[in-house]
Amino acid sequence: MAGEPQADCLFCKIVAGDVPATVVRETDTTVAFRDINPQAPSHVLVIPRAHYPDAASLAEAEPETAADVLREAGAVAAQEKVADGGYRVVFNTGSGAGQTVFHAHAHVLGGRGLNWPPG
Ligand code: D5M
Repeated sequence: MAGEPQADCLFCKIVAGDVPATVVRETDTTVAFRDINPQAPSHVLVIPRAHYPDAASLAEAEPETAADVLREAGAVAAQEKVADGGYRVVFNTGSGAGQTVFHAHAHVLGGRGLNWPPG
């Protein structure tokens, strides 16, 4: 069923506590944890507890949870003290855009200058 945990999904395992992660925030609908391969001084992933393969399918099925992810991205930036300097929220979508984990996630990057366009 849509949104149900997937046995072969790494981020579902983090939600379940079966794979360790450095969790920085949690809500009823989201989990935020440090990226294992940080690309900035602060690099946190915000994920829905529900399993959807990407941000668009999450928003289609559960718009309120998608809004929770965005709200939490802002809360992470504030908690990490990178909001004032500017931060970036990224949803890589599709392998051609660099998505490697097919459970929706927002990258929240900050703590350094961020160029545009991104690579
Ligand atoms: O982003 C997937 C991100 O997930 C990538 O930046 C590495 C990160 N990652 C992979 N495994 C882990 C674990 N175990 N903990 C924390 N972070 C992890 P994508 O946009 O799909 O490329």
